[in-house]
Amino acid sequence: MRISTSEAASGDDDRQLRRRQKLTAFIREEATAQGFDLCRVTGPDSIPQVPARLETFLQDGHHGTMAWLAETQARRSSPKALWSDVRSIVMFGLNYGPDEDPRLLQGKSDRAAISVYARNRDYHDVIKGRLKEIATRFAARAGEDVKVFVDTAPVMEKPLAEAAGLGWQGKHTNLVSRSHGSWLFLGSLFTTADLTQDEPETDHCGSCRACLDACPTAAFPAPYRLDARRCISYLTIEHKGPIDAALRPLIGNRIYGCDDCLAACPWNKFAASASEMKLRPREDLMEPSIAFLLTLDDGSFRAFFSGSPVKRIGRDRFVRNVLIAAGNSGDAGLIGPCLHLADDASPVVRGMAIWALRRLMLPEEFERLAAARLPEDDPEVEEEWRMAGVA
Ligand code: B12
Repeated sequence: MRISTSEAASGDDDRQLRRRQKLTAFIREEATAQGFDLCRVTGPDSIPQVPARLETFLQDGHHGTMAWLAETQARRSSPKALWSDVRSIVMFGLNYGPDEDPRLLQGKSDRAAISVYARNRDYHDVIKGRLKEIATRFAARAGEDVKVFVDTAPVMEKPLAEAAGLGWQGKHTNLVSRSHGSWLFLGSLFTTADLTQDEPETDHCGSCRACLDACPTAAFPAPYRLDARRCISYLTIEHKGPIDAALRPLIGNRIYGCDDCLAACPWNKFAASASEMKLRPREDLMEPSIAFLLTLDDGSFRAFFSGSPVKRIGRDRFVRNVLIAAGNSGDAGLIGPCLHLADDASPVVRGMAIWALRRLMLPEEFERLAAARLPEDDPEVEEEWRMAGVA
């Protein structure tokens, strides 16, 4: 019997289709086994709208001092510019929804608020570990090349996740899912393998603007656009040096990241119940006392935040944030630890201690303090005394 060329071709097509379906099913099973809540597939050409939007974001200066976003612009704009051989992109979502609304902490003036994502072990490490497991098994099964990315690589994770159908980019710019609301970590696996692609998700924000109105610092110039320079997450984590004095009172007791726009999202109420492998928060990071955090020196900071993402910003930047919370607390009991920090070796800590003390001390007490401490050598710290009205 002779097989015509078209029959042979359709046999090849069938084989390819079956292989694609099997590999896609395999990766989904692996994702579930590793505790991911969502796993869907898209292609490298699925985000044609991104280059222009990224360009606008950078042109507007909305990235602030995150120069790495601009430096990697070309690779960020297109998955193929990052890896020309990529054929399929698998996007993963991991639910980290809190048991309690994190905004309840804002009423506790002696407590500091660490954002929900940072109360666990560093999610970069956790997700990367799980993705590497999947990648190893998938590469062995498929005989194809694989790369995995979480957060730090120049990958536009949110638009890719939307294209894969995990959810949609909400007005707060983060991915919102029908099943997990706004509480999802994202990760990706790039591969040369051909996989079955899923349908994208569409926008279900409607006329809701809860997240935009919830932002304490008005960081959204328009729906779907964030000016990072005003975002508390950026200010407390990414920004080095003194924080704009006008924004300090608005930061409240948020010392590492901010959850307000996420927590306001009505889709959170549909969040599916947590899987067994969900990250568990550290009890002592749920509502740490400001008084305790003010006592941390370099060694005790590293020990206390071992394995936590908070460790990444270093002790000085962290204590700077805690001093802002102290200044906003209205608690004169914190004057003692703040006074101690007014003599700290780090200028950013000294400067923020001056700001906190100006708000906590009686005016005459503060003037006596200034008389004893001035002159100050560091120009930024001197500027804090000047802004406090005494230099
Ligand atoms: C840089 C960065 C930040 C910066 C800037 C945030 C930002 N919105 O870009 C800062 C430090 C502020 C930040 C904060 C947070 N981050 Co962050 N961050 C990133 C990172 C590394 C890159 C994001 C990026 O590419 N920004 C560049 C700009 C251009 O992107 P964009 O905001 O998405 O801009 C889009 C919109 O402007 C949109 N757009 C413009 N016009 C229009 C019009 C319409 C109609 C539409 C639909 C869209 C649209 O198009 C642009 C391109 O997609 C990603 C990891 C990654 N590799 O993707 C994590 C990531 C986005 N962060 C994450 C998290 C959890 C947070 C915080 C919640 C942490 C916290 N609790 O403090 C906050 C949330 C603040 C917020 N509302 O965004 C998660 C979000 C998960 C999710 N469900 O989406 C990510 C994906 C990390 C991860 N792997 O899980 N982050």
